[in-house]
Amino acid sequence: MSILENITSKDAIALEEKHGAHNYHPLPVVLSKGEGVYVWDVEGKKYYDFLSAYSAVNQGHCHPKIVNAMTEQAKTLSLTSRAFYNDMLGKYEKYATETFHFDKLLPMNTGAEAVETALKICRKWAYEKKGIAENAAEIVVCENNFHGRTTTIISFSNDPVARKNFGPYTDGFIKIEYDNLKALEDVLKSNSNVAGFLVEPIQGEAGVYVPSEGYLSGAKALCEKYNVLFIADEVQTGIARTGRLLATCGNCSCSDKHCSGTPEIKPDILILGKALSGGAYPVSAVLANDTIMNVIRPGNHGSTFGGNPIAAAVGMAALEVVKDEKLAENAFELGELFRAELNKFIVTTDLVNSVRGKGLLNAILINDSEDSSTAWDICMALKENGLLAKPTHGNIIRFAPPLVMTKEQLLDCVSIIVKTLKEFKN
Ligand code: IF1
Repeated sequence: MSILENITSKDAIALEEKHGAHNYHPLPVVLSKGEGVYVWDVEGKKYYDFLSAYSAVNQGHCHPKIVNAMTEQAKTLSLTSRAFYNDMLGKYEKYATETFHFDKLLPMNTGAEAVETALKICRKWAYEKKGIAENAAEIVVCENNFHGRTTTIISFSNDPVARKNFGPYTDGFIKIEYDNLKALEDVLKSNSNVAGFLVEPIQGEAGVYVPSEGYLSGAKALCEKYNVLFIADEVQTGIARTGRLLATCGNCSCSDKHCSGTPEIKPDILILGKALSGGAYPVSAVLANDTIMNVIRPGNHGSTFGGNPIAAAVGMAALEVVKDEKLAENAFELGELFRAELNKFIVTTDLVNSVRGKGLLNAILINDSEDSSTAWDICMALKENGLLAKPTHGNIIRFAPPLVMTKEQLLDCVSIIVKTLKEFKN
């Protein structure tokens, strides 16, 4: 079979089943084209994409500006390694650090790599700046976190499926309850070896848990009080997804006319990924000010592709699209509309308990047990009706469309979701 030959969904699935590791259980749909808020399967059926590749495609599938930046750079200079300079990285670092208001950026590729990088910077800062005894640093994390799949990251996961039989595990992490400031203060005041607090501003994988008002600012204040680094993992919540440029940003939609984009709860270390490239290319980043980032010296850290010219070109284009098309404002307004419209339906049904989220990162809680197949079955019915979404944990369905969606398209999606739920028979 030529790789360019057309293939049926059935054959495509069979090929993956036979030749691919079974590390996912995808919805049985085989996509072959994406444009804006739409994707098409190999048989030509059109869908609204309500997952956005887990919030990586915030700018919409195959955004012309991002694709053009990628292809032009790919035709010019794709990779130099960091053994030499290239003419794109410095421009991107300047653009991104000015966008997010930090002194420096360390470029990586995947979100997990950026999280690992942040953990290393935090530990090195602890030994060289805070004066914690070497190898004694502890980093506080939250129950039900999701920060990636490396051995160190799953060492502090409490998801048995992600963690079991991958030991021995990395030491140096303390787990506390999410959205519990007392639990955080209890640890910080009793343990002088704490170097950092790693937190998702909204817990995505856990089921789009939005913490209480004041949790993030309270956590940041506690970190300041106890000289602990506040590390925000905005891989999923960042890049306008939650209706602001960053979920740790101020309470407006952060366009130039509203505010400078200075985060209301400024992290000491900011982790970005996914939509930092608009889903076109693996681009992630760690941002921090000099007092923290300058603990990293030549030879301490790096990667073959980190900071490559294509990533730099794509990263700049992806951020420009967010600003030019006011995606944070759009996500803010459409998110309010989405939750309001769904709540009108939820009061009329026993099938759905609630809808929650911020901006266009939302989820519905299905009124069934975590181990039921109801959420999956609903997603299968949504697929038949032309909308793609997938459950997170058990009985929660995440809804995260591209932020370029129009109001008309969103209302069309609401009607598909409501129609599907109304017709759904357990
Ligand atoms: C999978 C979840 C979402 C992330 C946060 C770091 C990373 C992620 C907050 C790592 C990645 C992805 C990974 C993907 C599914 C998806 C996911 F369901 F796993 F948890 F989005 F919610 N921090 N999330 O959400 O970034 O290394 O993947 O680039 O592994 O199944 P990555």
